[in-house]
Amino acid sequence: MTGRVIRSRGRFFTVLADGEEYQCEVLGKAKREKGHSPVAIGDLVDFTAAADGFGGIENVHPRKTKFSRPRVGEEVKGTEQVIVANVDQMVIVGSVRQPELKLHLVDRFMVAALKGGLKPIVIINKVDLQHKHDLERIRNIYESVETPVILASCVDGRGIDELRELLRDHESIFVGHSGTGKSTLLNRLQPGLALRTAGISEATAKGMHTTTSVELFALDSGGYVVDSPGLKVLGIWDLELDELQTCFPEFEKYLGHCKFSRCSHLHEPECVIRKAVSEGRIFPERFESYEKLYHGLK
Ligand SMILES: Nc1nc2c(ncn2[C@@H]2O[C@H](COP(=O)(O)OP(=O)(O)OP(=O)(O)O)[C@@H](O)[C@H]2O)c(=O)[nH]1
Ligand SMILES: [Zn+2]
Repeated sequence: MTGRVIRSRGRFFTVLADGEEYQCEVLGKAKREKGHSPVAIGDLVDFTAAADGFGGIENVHPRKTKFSRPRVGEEVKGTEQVIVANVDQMVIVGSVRQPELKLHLVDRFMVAALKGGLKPIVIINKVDLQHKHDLERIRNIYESVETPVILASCVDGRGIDELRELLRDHESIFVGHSGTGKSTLLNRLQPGLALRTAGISEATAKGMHTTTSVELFALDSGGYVVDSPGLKVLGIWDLELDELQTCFPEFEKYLGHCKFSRCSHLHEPECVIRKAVSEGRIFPERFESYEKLYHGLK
């Protein structure tokens, strides 16, 4: 049979097929390697089902999209953790305050989204609070790169209907710094939704891993969502330095026109990207994020 992995607990993956759930272990060539699981939430898998609702995963289909990061923790360093596979949208949640909005964090998630083949959506939450941000400018920045921006509040309900519409008939992972309101937004969309979610496996101070996991939930209004609480570190998996520029859509039309073919756009003379920034054709906030990410990758 073929089904979709919707959650995992310990060594079992729950596979949904024809409306039934099967508790599956990973078999044979699809087997776990040390500190590394080849099966992720969202994967489409071939499995054999036993009569008692158990089963074995034999094969994982190639992923259409993936949101990955390098694993956290000493002994698993250098391996890929696929947080979720085959979802098509990444809802990046920031808040105007508590915690303070940092556009470079939004941009970091956006790079991870584009790298993995997901369409980003930006939510600026907690707009009911007093703050100092120019929300119209933020909207312009992201809409200039075809990314919808929703100004939301879980207190007065602003933006919730708009969000529900963008989620309908899509599969979306919610990401963002701890405390920006991901779980509250999900509960506001559909009461009870986030109560059942649990955190992504994180290394603790002692190097131990918590064993909780993410889960794919169906929305009554259509679509699927995944929360990602406790995602404290976001390294971007397998991103090469000269690939970073391709994850900034507004750079695209300029690439290849700098004086130096391998221009980093940071200090070289006759750089068309920096020229576009100085002439107001690329938002300086976005260029700053590029610089920060570039230095982080070096
Ligand atoms: N004022 C205000 N507070 C909010 C809003 N949305 C969420 N909060 C509060 O912000 C705090 C954090 O919300 P959570 O939903 O737990 O945040 P989270 O992003 O899921 O956090 P993690 O699970 O740690 O990743 C809670 O105290 C919420 O009540 C909002 O729109 N306005
Ligand atoms: Zn350049």
